[in-house]
Amino acid sequence: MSTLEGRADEALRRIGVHLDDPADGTLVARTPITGEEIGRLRPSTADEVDAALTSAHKAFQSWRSVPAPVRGGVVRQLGILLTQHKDDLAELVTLEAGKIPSEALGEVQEMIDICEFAVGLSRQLYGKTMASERPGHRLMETWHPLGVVGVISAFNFPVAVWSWNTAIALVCGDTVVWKPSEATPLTAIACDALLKRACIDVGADPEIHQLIQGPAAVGEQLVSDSRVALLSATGSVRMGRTVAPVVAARFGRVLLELGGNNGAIVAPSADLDLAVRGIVFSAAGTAGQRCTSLRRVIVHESIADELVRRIADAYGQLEVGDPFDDGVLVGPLINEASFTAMATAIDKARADGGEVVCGGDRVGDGESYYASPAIVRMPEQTSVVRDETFAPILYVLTYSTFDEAIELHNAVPQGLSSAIFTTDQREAESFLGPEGSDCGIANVNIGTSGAEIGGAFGGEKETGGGRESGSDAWQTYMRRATNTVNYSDQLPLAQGVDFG
Ligand code: UN1
Repeated sequence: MSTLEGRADEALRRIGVHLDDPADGTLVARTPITGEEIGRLRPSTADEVDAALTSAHKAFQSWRSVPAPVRGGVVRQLGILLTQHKDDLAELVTLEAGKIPSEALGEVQEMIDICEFAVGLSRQLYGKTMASERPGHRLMETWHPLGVVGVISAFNFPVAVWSWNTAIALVCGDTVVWKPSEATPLTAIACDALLKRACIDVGADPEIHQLIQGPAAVGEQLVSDSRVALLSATGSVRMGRTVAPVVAARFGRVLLELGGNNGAIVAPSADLDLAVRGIVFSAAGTAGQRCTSLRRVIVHESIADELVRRIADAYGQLEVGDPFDDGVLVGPLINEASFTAMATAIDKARADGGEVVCGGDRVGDGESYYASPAIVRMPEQTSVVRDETFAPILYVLTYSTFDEAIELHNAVPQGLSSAIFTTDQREAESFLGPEGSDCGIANVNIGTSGAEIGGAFGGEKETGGGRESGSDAWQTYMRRATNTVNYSDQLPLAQGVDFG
């Protein structure tokens, strides 16, 4: 067993998972750190996926009637177990997704945070009461559990996105069937084991959560099954285009978190020290593999040269390499296809007149794919800039008027996250106003990535329109009933209708 495989095995064992070596283990867990195999699983068969859906659907029949604050008890216990195993889970996230330990720990913290949020929420699933127009009548709304929630998650946030959906779904009285990315099967097994343990610890039915693993066909079965009331899918726009019509055809509900092509405007009044730090973390952090990663800087022409020089200087200090090594801030890309996409995008940008200021080179060789983060100055926002390339490429465009900056900013098909660096209050407020950023997340003087769980997370346009995590995102996981109660002995009709 190699060192990294051994590390994965030890982290899993501490969590209570003992992987056997199945003869038909065609689902191979690889670490992007070296490209080597660190585990092997048997993908779920169609019958197993069906059985998981049957179990989740059956568990829902009683879970929906468990009082919400009691449901919160499972999530509270999950939060406790996640805290106890924070290092173990972070180790698996680094091994499977290649994140540096600090970011991997941050991702697990995000899970703990959403558990806390969801436990509080379990006593706050509020419905409104409205003034009825009829005497002796009460008008109100009640929120009820929805059913089975199917969760499809991506490699880049292999545990946090699952927890956002699962913690909220469970307190809302739903049950969950989870299909994680094929690239991160071990972290998925670990999360499932911890949740099952949390259920047993508090005497809840462990069947409220089901894990199914394998290639796209496994996800397709989940998407098309009419027992899945809400399908929450995180991934590419291409995946969303496939999934959404299938769910719509059966009148299911979708929550889509698709691509981002996040931009930051840097105005002449910006605090450049702060802007550079915000930009570097958002653009190069996580090797540019967040949906919230910064991909476009739109900088005022008067400060463009200085800003680019300072970002390039900062990039020069970034150590790229094995995320377990001290001082490394940029880990590997997930696989070869990811590096190829980066190289192809940079070639296209060059052909469009772009100037590569730094980066874009492969670092090291062998079966792993590390790249130095790239800065590319573009004469205009050509098609390659309007596409999301899931790699650390930062395109820099310049503007002369504020309106032009907003126009460039919004002229991409995606609408997830955005930022402005300015100390001019008028600009900041305009950016946040109805004619400003068209994204689901709009920030002032911080980068585009690293959102807290308390706010609703998601975006507009091709990003898919879904909202998960904090605020009132829970409403997507429940169904609303409007109730009119007549406590009088009369039957007045609404709108003054007289019916004899
Ligand atoms: C994602 O990349 O899929 O805002 C989610 C952030 C993180 C979540 C990113 N809290 O960057």
